[in-house]
Amino acid sequence: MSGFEEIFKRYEGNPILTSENWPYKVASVFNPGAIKFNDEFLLLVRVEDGQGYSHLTIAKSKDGKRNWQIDSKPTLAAEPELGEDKIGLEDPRIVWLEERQEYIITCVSFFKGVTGEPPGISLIATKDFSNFERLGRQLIPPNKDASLFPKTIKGYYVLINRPIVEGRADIWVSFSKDLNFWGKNRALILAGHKTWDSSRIGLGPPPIETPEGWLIIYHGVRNTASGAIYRVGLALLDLESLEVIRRSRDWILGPKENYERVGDVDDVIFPCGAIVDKKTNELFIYYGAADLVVALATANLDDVLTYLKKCTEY
Ligand code: BMA
Repeated sequence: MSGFEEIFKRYEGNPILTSENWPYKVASVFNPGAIKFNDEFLLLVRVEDGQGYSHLTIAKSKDGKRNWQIDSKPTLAAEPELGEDKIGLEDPRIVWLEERQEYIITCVSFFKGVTGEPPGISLIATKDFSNFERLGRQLIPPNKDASLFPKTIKGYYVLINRPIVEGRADIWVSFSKDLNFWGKNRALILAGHKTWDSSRIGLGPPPIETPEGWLIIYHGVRNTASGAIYRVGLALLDLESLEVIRRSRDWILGPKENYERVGDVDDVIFPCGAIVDKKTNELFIYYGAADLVVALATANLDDVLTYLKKCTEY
């Protein structure tokens, strides 16, 4: 199961984080959000405990690859008084929102008191990753795989999300003036037809602004006779209209290494965080591998855009 285009290179020290690195007892660590903070690479890692519930914990490193300093206790957990079920918080995405001068974390929380505790979206604001303001639930469940764009577009905050509509799991977008009331919801990127991404798709890391458009890294799922396979694809959106300009026909990263193929959930590559090193133009993608460990893949951002510009059919 190798990729067709070798634009992304797996870090040779993968996996970069496992449950064995954790300062307290945990079952698995995966699907981290990522951002540059105080000149360091900061990961907000989804951590699953022995009960099977998830919380989020910060890990920091100077080079984004080695010597991770991991917080000695959970950073963020579900808050039942906000209506979040104790099942946990999952799959964070982080943006620096210029207009508000703060970071906004989007994560999955579960609706307490609704039959089946469906997944939904919670927003959390912070300026320093020590003090957090809970902005509460957004949109109607079931919904997940959400992130804000890092800036307003035509005066609106823009939230990518993934509702389930008529059984379909496509990537949608919603608009707001206040990060609370959302409207003008519309489908943005549709799951493929009979393709590697035909069963479900969802946003990976937050959109990345480039001169060519918003770079979208997304996960696509195909259900097979031996289970689902989670792979990664790319798209480019117009900076203003958000129309899809380009989309990779083929997946660009799929489970290949042992730590991606075998874990708590086999054959899963699930990225939630990406960082562009402004000096080297290197794109770091942090992903959960097989719902068990955290791994890193890198590419030159120009190579990624050159590849996408060649993608004319999908
Ligand atoms: C998705 C999410 C992810 C998970 C993936 C594979 O639906 O729940 O958190 O990594 O499934 O199990």
